Amino acid sequence: MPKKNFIWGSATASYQIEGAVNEDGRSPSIWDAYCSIPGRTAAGENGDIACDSYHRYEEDIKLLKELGVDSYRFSIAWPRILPNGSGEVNQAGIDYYNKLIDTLLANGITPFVTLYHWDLPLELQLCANGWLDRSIVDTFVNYAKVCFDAFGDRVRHWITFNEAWCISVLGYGTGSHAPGHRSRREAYLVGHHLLLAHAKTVKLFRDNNCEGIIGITNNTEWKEPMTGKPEDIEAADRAVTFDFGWFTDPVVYGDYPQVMKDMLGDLLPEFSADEKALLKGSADFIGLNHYSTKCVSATPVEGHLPLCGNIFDDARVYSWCDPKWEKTQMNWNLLPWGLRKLLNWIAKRYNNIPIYITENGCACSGIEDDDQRCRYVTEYINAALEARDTDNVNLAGYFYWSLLDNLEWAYGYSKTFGLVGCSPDDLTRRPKKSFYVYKDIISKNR
Ligand code: GBH
Repeated sequence: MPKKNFIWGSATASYQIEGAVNEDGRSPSIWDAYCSIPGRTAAGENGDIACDSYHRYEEDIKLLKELGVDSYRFSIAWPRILPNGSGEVNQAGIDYYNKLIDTLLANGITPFVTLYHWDLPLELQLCANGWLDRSIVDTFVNYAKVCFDAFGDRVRHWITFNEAWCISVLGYGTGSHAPGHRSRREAYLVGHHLLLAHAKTVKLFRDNNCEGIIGITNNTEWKEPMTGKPEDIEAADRAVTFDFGWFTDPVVYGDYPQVMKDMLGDLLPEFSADEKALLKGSADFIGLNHYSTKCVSATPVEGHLPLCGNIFDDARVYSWCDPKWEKTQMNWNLLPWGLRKLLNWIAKRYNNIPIYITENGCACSGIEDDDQRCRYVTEYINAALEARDTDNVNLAGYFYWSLLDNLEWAYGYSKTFGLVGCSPDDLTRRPKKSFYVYKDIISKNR
């Protein structure tokens, strides 16, 4: 049954689409630096040109309009706004996002803004130790304030962080993302600073009576218990708690999940009583980025995926994928029922808090004919709407990732998630079959 206030949208992120890395006073981010290290990204690819959205944002908005979305989720590049991380504001950066926001609004599209989607100003990494140093908390709050002051008169939907799990685990735990550190201890410390920065930013937002809503976007796969045995059911719950509860329990209840405290000991920093109070209730909604599902068990089973020997093993669960499951181009399993179960898990654990699916999508090859993606969006959206309409999950919106083929981080341009084809070699924007499939879903569900 169509619901009036439900938001249909599509999402992107600054470094993945903008290009124009040296223009109008933008400074380098940690991702520009990371891409320049041989071997870190596929074929050494980087965001120098990407989709050239810095120059072609009007074409992007035309596509969004044609798609019929209510909202566009994009992120602001901190290095365009404050090239040194703090200090002097770069007016040209503000001007760019003003044009983007105004053109969206003129087309009846609601801006849904992510403050941080991984492009930290490089100077903060080099001179202030990035997310490892506690000073980053206030540095981030200052950046957020500049954004609220500049755009808050028109933007009513804010996300502090995109996937604190990825920033911590992939950036500092395994090193597969910028800045490329490999330390479990660092990852938990970084996560701690991200949570504090989130909470202080939300306090500022509320104290200043900013209009609208603010939340955080967290990511997880669904973990399906391998068997009905209690220990496997517990392992699956633990796995989702380690990925998603790590960053959601604190913003809802004010502290880390007990199971993480028990298992991680002094690897996991502690919040003071004041910090707990600041964190508690600091999200008006939870953003969910979800792509795939795995089976897990408490003990190894034949054919399970190998342990990784790093932070991935901390929840002590063993993963397994059925070879019969359909895989996407990322080698992720296409299992829509996982989304419905996950939405129910979140609703139950967090007392039916409003949820936006801020990312969900499928990488598949095929420039115009992308049959698998057509099935993926249809089936995943069906699963989400079943959770909303049959299970009464408080689901407020859905954003397809991504509008455009773009820089898929360490994978370069080799993995394509877009409803619209695009590459640095051919910036023509060509809608794929899935573009029309999603358009149809949106129009039928209004
Ligand atoms: C999102 O990350 C990002 O927000 C977005 O920028 C990106 O383009 C998009 O998804 C597509 O990847 O494979 O070992 O890391 C999703 C990141 C992917 C993190 C699945 C967890 C599973 C474990 N998630 N991943 S691993």
